[in-house]
Amino acid sequence: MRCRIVGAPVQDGAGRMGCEMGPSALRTAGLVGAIAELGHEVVDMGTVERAMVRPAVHGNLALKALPEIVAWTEALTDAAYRASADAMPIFLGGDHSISAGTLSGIARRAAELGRPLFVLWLDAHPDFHTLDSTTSGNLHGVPLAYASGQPGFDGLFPDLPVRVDPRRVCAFGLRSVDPAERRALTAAGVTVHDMRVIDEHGAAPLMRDFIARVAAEGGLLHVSLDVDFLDPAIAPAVGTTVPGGATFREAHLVMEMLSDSGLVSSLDLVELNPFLDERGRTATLLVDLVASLMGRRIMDRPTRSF
Ligand code: DIR
Ligand code: MN
Ligand code: MN
Ligand code: MN
Repeated sequence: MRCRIVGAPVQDGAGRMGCEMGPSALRTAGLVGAIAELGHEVVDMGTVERAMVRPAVHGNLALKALPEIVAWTEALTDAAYRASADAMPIFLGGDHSISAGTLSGIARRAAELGRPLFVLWLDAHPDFHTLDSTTSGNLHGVPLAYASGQPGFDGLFPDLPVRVDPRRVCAFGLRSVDPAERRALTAAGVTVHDMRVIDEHGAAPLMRDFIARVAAEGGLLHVSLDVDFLDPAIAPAVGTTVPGGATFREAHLVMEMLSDSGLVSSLDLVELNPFLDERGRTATLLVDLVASLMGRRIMDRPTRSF
């Protein structure tokens, strides 16, 4: 596999500063070496530069840093489209607002390839607010709604070249969903495997079904991994910890099953705030999860097992 690392040091979409240091921390934790060690070709493309900031106003006065996030989305859409030409891009956030751009660029790429795009959203939150419904005003809460063509972004965020079909999105690990998001997720037809569902069924059968669906349709699969998908006990370096997240083994199992599937074509690593970390342990965990996704195994396995 050929991988391209793309730094997206965005922090204006989160409620507090620090995600800007995410790409540095992931590089320091050895991301490039861990992937190369598994036999892949890795090219570090460096850092995306924000597009020019232009004034943007909206009636929701809670919105924070709208012009900045719009400018980042513009630049990241383009960067994601280009980085996905002949390789698997890995986007280093940056807060989750980067996915407004990465998803939109990847969706354009998938459409050009004539492949349906599926999205696995690993997160405590669905990030399915519109500019109108967000009450925190933090724009890391809107990227999935924007990229899947929910209303109210027109004329402010870049026009979507191609939208992500929300019926091909699986939100996995949710445990903090605002009322407006709950309604919109259901109406849009997003598959939601919240923590209750994961507790009841187990992560493996749910992942197996989703992977089978992607495979049956010949899809590409974009994985968006928010640090707060993980339980705060193992991943403290995130501004929006929510108790009751994925365990160490659940997270690795998800990555291992995705790896077996051979379907993952792009990845976001988002919301890492190294300022909140304990000696880089969360960055190190993320690097190990990426290694599982890229083929690291405890033992050789005779056959694909998903
Ligand atoms: C909350 C928290 N739903 C908000 N969102 C996120 O601010 O809109 N936290 N994404 O990580
Ligand atoms: Mn998120
Ligand atoms: Mn989150
Ligand atoms: Mn509006």
